[in-house]
Amino acid sequence: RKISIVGVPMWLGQTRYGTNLGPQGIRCAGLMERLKGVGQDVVDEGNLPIGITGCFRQSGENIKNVKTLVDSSEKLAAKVSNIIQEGRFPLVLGGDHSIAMGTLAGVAKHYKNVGVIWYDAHADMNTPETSPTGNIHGMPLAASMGLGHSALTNIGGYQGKVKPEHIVLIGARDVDKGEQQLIEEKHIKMYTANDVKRLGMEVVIAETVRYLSERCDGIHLSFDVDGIDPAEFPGVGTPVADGLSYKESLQAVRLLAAAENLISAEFVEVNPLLDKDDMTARLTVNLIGALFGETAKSKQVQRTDRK
Ligand code: DIR
Ligand code: MN
Ligand code: MN
Ligand code: MN
Repeated sequence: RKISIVGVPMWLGQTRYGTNLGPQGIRCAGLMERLKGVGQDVVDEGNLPIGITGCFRQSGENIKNVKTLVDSSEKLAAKVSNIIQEGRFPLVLGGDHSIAMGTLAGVAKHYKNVGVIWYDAHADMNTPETSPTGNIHGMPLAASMGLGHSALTNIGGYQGKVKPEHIVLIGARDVDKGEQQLIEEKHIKMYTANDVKRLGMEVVIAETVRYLSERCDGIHLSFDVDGIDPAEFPGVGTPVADGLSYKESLQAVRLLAAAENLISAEFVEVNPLLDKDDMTARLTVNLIGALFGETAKSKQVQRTDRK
């Protein structure tokens, strides 16, 4: 593939400083070398300039930092759209998960029916009406479906980037009441962390790819690393116990590497300030490496060795 990396040092979609350091943490764990090592044509386009105005400004509505988030999402949407236009594969490094609004706004300009794999402990389908926190990182999937605050749903200048029947949630285990209602109402396909334990990851990914391939013209992978158990991925701001294992997750991305209709990917919520010995950043690089062709033989797993 021809890959273009974009870092989005965003943290204002939630309240723990540090996800803004995610892109650099992932780069420093060796991302470029690894992708080049498996023969990818990869360009690092650097980080998007993110404004710092609007820190924790509440408008009276249950939603934080709207202006900063909208501004940066517009920039990201334009960037991602350009990358696709150039015939390249956007690999977006977060930042918190609010950046998915921008990524999807850029991707959906080029694909009429974008399929989305939402790998996450959470459903990220809140609106200001249902959100327990007002944090926008809990809203990007709703916003991308056209639900919630109009400033968010209009990112990219159009509404409805993703249809509910084109979404598959994998790893969910902390779903808020309003989100659960929406999932049931819209019949959104969901494999909870328990479903994955029961069915096995191989079956889950095979079913997911088949389901989306039948309905969509491309698949976007939105990978929130808190989908993985915090015992293995401690560097996240909203850890939820009983998560997917790193091993299962490596299996998932290896299987997705074979899906030829994968058109874009993002890895989000790595927070180096909460990490232990860069474990989360380094294992995230293993996941990205596997998504782009590293196999059990070629992989260079570095769990604890620190140079
Ligand atoms: C919670 C947490 N559902 C919220 N969301 C998170 O604030 O809406 N998403 N952590 O990744
Ligand atoms: Mn998320
Ligand atoms: Mn999450
Ligand atoms: Mn919650």
